[in-house]
Amino acid sequence: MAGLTEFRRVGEEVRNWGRWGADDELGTLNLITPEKVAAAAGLVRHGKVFPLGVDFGSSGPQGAFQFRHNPIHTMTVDGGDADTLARYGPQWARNIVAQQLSDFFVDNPFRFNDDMIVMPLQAATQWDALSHVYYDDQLYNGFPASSVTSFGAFHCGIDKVDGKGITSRGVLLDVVAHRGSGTFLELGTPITRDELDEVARAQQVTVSPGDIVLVRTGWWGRFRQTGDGSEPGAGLDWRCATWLHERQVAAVAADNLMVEDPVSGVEGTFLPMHMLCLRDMGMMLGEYWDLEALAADCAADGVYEFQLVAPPLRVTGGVGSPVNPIAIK
Ligand code: UVW
Repeated sequence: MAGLTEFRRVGEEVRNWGRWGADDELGTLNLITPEKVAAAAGLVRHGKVFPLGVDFGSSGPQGAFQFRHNPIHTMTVDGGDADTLARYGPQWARNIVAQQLSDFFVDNPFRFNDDMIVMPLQAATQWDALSHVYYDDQLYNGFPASSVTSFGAFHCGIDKVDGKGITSRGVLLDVVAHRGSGTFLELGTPITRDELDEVARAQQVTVSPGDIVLVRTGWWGRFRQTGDGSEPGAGLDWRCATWLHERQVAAVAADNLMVEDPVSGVEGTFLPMHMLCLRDMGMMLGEYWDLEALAADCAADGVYEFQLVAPPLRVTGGVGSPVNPIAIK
């Protein structure tokens, strides 16, 4: 197992600070050029659409960890309220909301329903913004960690990347299918750099600059069967950050809870790949992406590249965002 000295050495090796200017907050999304976006659109041949977002509801994958919750969805206006208001009339409503709604509903055929959702931005299918993780009191590009305040992230928030879309060529690396021995990568079997090469070779797909790489571990398929969000399975070994850096990848996403392997390969720290990707490289991570239907189609036609469209919400100062990514072939 590596130590923190080796981790810091790798951090320096992959660090992109200053590469796109001292003020840059886009990180490796800079690698997605207009030519790349146009070429990705050219990958659409059949008009097949694969939504990669999971349900945002009470049966989601959160809850195993007490600091996050599944989305709480609640109705704030229900057209059925009109019957009550009509029965009792606006005078009954010493409640200001009911008084206002009676203007819409009483003596009027018009009805509407409204709702709201309360959720961690990390509850389900998500992008991690560059401000999500840091070490040594610095965010990507050297911005101070103190710039993330109770008002939100003043630097490297998810709102800063909105201009990029986010859209590019997507490449699926179906590691669990390649291993061929089960539907889910068991804990203790991390994905290595060499294995990523092997999978790409076997799938006859080349990862190129500006790509968004999607890694399938089978985690989401298993969660759909068991409903157990606490079993982390295996993910990318921390050194895969260097693999992504060498290939000039723009972003990486997976079908599991943290992209990287839950067993840290660096003694003395948790989630080393998060720190290298988000803080040193400026590379966003996507988590809980449902790659099941896409993977089945790729296996059927042997085509593992597609147009990927995955815009985050412009949550002002957000350190992450829900997303419903779409792969189009
Ligand atoms: C943390 O990094 C804490 O969480 P996630 O795996 O959701 O990015």
